[in-house]
Amino acid sequence: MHVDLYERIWMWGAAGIIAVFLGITAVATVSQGRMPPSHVETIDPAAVFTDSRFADRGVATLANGDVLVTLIALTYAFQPGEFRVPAGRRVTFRMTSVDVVHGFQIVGTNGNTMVVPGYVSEFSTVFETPGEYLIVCNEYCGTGHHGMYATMIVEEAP
Ligand SMILES: [Cu+2]
Repeated sequence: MHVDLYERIWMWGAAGIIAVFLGITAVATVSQGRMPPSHVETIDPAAVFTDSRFADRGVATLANGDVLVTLIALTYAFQPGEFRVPAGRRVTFRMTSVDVVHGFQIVGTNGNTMVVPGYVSEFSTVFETPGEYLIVCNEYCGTGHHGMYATMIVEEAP
């Protein structure tokens, strides 16, 4: 088959770019342990309610003043469904699902993760503006998906 010179140059150029991209991805994955935040830690989805990591659901204040929020996502709710965190402090969310894939999006903020059964999702953020925030499931999880939400109240720090 005849391929024109310029076409051959573009084909090898594109193949080279793809090879460099795959190489960077492989190096980052192997040497730096890069992965989505929802796939750092595993858990048995059938035993979440008896797992010590999720025994105390809700808000806890750590020794350094940071806040830890532990949640469970299930069809069609978050547990707890309402919680309060202080403004201006680092808040870490840890959550998992007991059934299907859910989403966890704090509307109007950068707080957003998938919640995958079998894995613990974790991210940290700071809320500067006190107020009531809506948390929605943004992964279609079944017929009651549209009613799956929680409320987060960010309080003025004392
Ligand atoms: Cu959903």
